[in-house]
Amino acid sequence: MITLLHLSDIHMGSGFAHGHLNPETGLNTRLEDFIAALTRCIDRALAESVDLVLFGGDAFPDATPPPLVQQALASQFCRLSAAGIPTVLLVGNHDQHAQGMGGASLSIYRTLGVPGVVVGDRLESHRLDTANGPVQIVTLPWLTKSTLLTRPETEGLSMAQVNELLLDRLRVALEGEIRRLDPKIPAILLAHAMVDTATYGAERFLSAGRGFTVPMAMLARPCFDYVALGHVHRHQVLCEQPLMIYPGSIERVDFSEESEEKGYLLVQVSKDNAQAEFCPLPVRPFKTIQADLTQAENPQACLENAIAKAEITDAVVRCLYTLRADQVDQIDQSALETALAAAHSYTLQPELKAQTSRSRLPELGTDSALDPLAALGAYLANRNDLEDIAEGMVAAAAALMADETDVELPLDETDLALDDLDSLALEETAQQLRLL
Ligand SMILES: [Mn+2]
Repeated sequence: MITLLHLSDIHMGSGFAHGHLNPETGLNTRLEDFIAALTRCIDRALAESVDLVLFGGDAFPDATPPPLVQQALASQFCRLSAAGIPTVLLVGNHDQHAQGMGGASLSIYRTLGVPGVVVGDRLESHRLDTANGPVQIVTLPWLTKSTLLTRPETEGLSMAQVNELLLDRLRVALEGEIRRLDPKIPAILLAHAMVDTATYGAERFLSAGRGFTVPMAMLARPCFDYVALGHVHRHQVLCEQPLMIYPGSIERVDFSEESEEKGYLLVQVSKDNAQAEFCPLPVRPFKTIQADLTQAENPQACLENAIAKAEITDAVVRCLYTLRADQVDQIDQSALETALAAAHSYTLQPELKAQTSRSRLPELGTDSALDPLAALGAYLANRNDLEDIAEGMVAAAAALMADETDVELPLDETDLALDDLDSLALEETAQQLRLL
């Protein structure tokens, strides 16, 4: 029987925004959290003297991590190498270069010839000799269209047709590996994939068009004694026969993982049998505080009360609150900061409630035909909040109507607004990419 430790989705180096600089070490505290989680995994592997460690992919947030982050990961995996424990490092979507250059961030281990370390950056079978006998590992890294198909093959095909074609290719390639397996030796499939029966977080929507979903039945083959998965951050058992499990990520990558337990798996595998134990890791708590202040008499007290009720000590906290425009002045930012001081880090995210259900002005009804300036006048007469600029707006509108070209637009503000939009869009894109 072989004992192995299966972990996945380390994402070392992500979520720095949720941490701060530790003045004693010079490191971001979230990097320290991720290092601590990985250290616990490796400590356990050494304490249990496991025969093998399987990593399911996504070592870093991208294929080009900074040296400091690379080193943090390498120094942990090197402990396994030094102890003579064989390790398979699978390549996930985050580890790949966008332009199909292979698993750059992990290939360095093969290049350096780190003893006992196998890099799984292609569909391939590996036979490893462990302290408790030989084991076969089939590595299935994250596959993209370009790995399996050429451009002319996909031309003119719909997304669904391309997916079908991809799955056909994968089926054939996997079959080839399966036929090469020695039926007398335990066999494990190590795959970084979106399996169709999994419960996803943001991964499902955000991966559209980038990778493809693999049917569970294609991987749950009886020739495998254990199917070790990576990619989905939420721990889950997908199949009992053969046992097929996502261990999930080892630390919370973002707020979508707020309520998920994090950990790794200790698995015992023999021919035709596997038993797994999920081992939770004591990771950094994330806490969302939500408050609707729009009906509150005293919005500040209401918000402080919501904060006081939440368990925020040492947690990464986000405080989402909704308020009316006229309540903004009643919020005391520094008092909120004091209330949140026990948190590891926090963000305050106010949202202004839009004026709801404005009734249609009778003056602007469909049966009256007002000229645009009169309509503007009627509109402004009903908007007390625009009183200060009403006169200017009417003058500007009149100038526009008269087709004067020298109407002065507040250009600074226009530019600012456009910049804001751009940075918002960029941030959103960056967040999507990070979640993939
Ligand atoms: Mn992934």
